[in-house]
Amino acid sequence: MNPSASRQSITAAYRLARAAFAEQGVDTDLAIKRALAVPISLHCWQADDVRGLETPREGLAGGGIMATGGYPGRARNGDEMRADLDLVLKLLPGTQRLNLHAFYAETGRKAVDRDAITPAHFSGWLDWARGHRVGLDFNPTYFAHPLANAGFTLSSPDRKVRQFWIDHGRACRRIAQHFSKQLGSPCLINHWIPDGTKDQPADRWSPRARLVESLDAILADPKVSRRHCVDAVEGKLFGLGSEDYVVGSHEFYYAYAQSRQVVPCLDLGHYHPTESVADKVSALLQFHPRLLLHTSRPVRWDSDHVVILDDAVRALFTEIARGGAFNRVAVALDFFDASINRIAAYVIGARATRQAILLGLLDPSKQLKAADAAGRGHERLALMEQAKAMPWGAVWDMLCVRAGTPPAATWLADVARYEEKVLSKRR
Ligand code: RNT
Ligand code: ZN
Repeated sequence: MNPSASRQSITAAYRLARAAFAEQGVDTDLAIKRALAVPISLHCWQADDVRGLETPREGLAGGGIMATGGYPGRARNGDEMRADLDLVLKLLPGTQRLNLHAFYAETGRKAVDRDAITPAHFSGWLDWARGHRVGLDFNPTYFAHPLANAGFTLSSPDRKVRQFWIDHGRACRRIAQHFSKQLGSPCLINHWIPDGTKDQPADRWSPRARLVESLDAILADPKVSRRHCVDAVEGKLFGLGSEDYVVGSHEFYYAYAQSRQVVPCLDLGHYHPTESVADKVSALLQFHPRLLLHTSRPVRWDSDHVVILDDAVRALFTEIARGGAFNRVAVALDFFDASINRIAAYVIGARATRQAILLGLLDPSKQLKAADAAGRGHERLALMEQAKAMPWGAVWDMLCVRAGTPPAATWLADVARYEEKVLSKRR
């Protein structure tokens, strides 16, 4: 199909779709506008399989997460990562941010340990963000380090180890504040630690008590303003090597966040398979002003498959749309797959996330709620089923066209070209 013909058919299909949605009381033009405006924070770590830019060290524990696969083309340095992300941005409709991890510091020839990193080590990233007009988010890297090998960081029984990680957390908050000031957009900094044990510990209490103390020490920094640096804490049910006990469990962090006025982070891959993250949104937002959401996909014991438009992702954003809560959630991607083209992984996951946002905004909520309120449950259920059959793909294609990005799967051609020209040369 030539581009103008496809443009014509997209316009024609969109007209029909717009009319069909209008009959349900849904304004597709407004939904497109709103779906494009929701920022999605792209995780930098899909580009290099979560390796980071520090000098490689042997024998490090992975911190309970692991990228598997050997597809060629992994980015090997900051410049390659940024080149890859240039293309990713071109293929994504809507507002994007970039989410960095601390071990993507660029320290030149000099090795700088994590407790000593400063904003200067992120100037390459900052320039990139400025050039693309995207905001930056940040994460301390409390894993893949000799002092994380014993399985405990902020909750370690060793005072020196704990202090090292506290200093790292503090250094990271200063960097986050710098990003915010430079870019004029608050930086969300997410604290996730791998701490836990493979098997049942005799003492589940002390590490949690220490974690409270360490986090408090990180947050108590008079030089960092919460207006610039917005802290989030991410819990988990279990990880690789922390199957029995995770110090930073969900309950721990919901309560910690509530009492310290920081943001709870919910990762779609971090719950029991039958638990609905969508259902948690209206519960937590009764008490917390904001939530951070990591879109991801659990498969068996892995929590980090590439996001697809599955029921969990759809339900999550439909729930947010029904509650009118898009201004109270921050959306970030969190997955890593080394077995497929990594640019495509980004595009698939980010597009699926934005599709779910669009679908949420196309939900005929008014009709559904009215049927519910009138006690006509059968009608509500029938309308929910009907909503699945609506021609939303035509609305999505129009969203892509309006954003100046390739519609449907036409972006695959761009990825193939880049693979041939750039990725295949990385050995
Ligand atoms: C791990 C958490 C965390 C990490 C990133 C790399 O289970 O989900 O968000 O994936 O920090
Ligand atoms: Zn996560």
